[in-house]
Amino acid sequence: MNNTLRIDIVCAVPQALASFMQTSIVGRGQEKGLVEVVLHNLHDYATDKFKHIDDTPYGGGAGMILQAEPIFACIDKLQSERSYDDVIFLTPDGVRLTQNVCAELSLTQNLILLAGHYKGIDQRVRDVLVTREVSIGDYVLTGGELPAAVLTDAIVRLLPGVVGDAESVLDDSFMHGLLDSPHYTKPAEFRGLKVPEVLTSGNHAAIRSWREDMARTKTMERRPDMLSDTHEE
Ligand code: 6GU
Repeated sequence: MNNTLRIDIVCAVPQALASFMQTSIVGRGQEKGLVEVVLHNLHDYATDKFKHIDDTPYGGGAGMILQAEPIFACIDKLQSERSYDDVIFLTPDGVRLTQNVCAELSLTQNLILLAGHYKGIDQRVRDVLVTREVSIGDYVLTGGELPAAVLTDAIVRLLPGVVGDAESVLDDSFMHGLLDSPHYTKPAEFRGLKVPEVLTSGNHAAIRSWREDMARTKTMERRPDMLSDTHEE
């Protein structure tokens, strides 16, 4: 069985993503054959000879809108070659990304990530092609390229074998519904700052309990919403 997750990223500025995809954890995943990231430039699918991929909005208003034609041409071609589990549009008005969604997406075979640029994209793309709309947080970026890189990283590091220490991935913040506890490494004292004694005690039960306390306290202070029953996950 072919176990390689394929991620096709469709955007206006793929050059912005090329080096990231070759290096980092994503690069390592590609070297190991666990993931294949393919970048697509919407300008290659422009229908006019000037390679325009955007135009002014109907009804007026500021900014340019990515046109439907190049996006349909690119995604139609991809979908004629293989079937995709999801066509994900990265947009600030999407559903906020969570670790659970990343875990879900890490179990798929083929994904298309569509990054908008400029003011937005023609709504017909969203109505017909897109199966999921994702935001990476409550702030606005100029394009979906960085969010597509963020989503790719968050998915790829969950693929078995990409990160050397599987336990480290499972122990991350959010995995247990709590933020991470503090970490220390050698030396035991640095500029008069000592590592908490419990961590050097060798008492594993005490260490576990200390980490739980710290994680709970930090979560209570910073993210009380994660502790409440009404939290969406
Ligand atoms: Cl997915 N796109 C853009 N342009 N800005 C964002 C975002 C996405 N998520 C948060 N801000």
